[in-house]
Amino acid sequence: MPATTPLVGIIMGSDSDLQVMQGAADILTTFDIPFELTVVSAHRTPLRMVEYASNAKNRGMKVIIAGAGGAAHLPGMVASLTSLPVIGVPVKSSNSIDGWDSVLSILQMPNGIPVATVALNASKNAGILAASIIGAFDKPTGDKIITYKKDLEKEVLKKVDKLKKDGWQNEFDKTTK
Ligand code: RP5
Repeated sequence: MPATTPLVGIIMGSDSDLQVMQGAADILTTFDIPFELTVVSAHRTPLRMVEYASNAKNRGMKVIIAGAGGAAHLPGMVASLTSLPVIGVPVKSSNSIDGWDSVLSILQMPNGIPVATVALNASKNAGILAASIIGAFDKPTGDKIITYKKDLEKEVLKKVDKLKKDGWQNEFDKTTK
């Protein structure tokens, strides 16, 4: 992890969430965005959660990514304690029924305390969204997001070519190429 001041705080309810949350850390590393990663549990370390969320902005952070499974109150509670944008990652964990419990716990916030909720286990998207928020104010990071999305486009167009080479055809490509 970079030694500079973290711009993104990745927190999770347990170290058992790390396997999922690693995706956010990996993509932030790709974008050269300094981050920190630690365990903060809403139910088991409530005072640590209050301290973390209340101080994040003063510590220089711009975005918090919070992941949790089951009765996943961490993202919402953190959002209630900070003016920073909070991105919630629902984790399908050992105490999840089927993942919907954590999705709904994070998604269905009351008016006034939004959490930007990504798909189940989609911590990579949380990292990309955090980078996009930072990139809205920081041109080099914004440019990296543009390049990343162009690369995604190239990958898909390669797949289009491969399908055509493999013998599949469709009317749309006949009119556009
Ligand atoms: C949640 O309970 C955590 O976020 C984790 O997803 C789940 C299980 O935690 P452990 O029992 O593995 O510590 O609060």
